[in-house]
Amino acid sequence: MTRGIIITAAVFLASVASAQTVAELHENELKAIDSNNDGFLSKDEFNAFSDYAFQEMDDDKNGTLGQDEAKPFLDIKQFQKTDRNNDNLVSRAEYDAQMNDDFSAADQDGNGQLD
Ligand SMILES: [Ca+2]
Ligand SMILES: [Ca+2]
Ligand SMILES: [Ca+2]
Repeated sequence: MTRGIIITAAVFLASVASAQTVAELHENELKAIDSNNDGFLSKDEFNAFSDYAFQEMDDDKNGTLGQDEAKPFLDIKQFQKTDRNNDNLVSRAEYDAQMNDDFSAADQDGNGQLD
């Protein structure tokens, strides 16, 4: 994967974390995530993308993200928010929980799609 796509992931995650709508994402970012190209981001598409982003961030493939691994993508506040048990590691469960919350927050009408 190219660096560009990884950076796209970071920008996307940051955007969702601040509860913006997909409409505010750049067109290229949405295209990278909207795998069926219907202009909406379903939970499945979001999950597939967040899974991909986790793998890309987890440099040593140990299933958790240290601050050094997450640093290019999450700022310290986002990292601390995601690290729910404050052990300075973001586990896959913590990451998934945060992504889930972010999706729900962004899905303001609760239809399971971001549009
Ligand atoms: Ca879609
Ligand atoms: Ca790791
Ligand atoms: Ca943790």
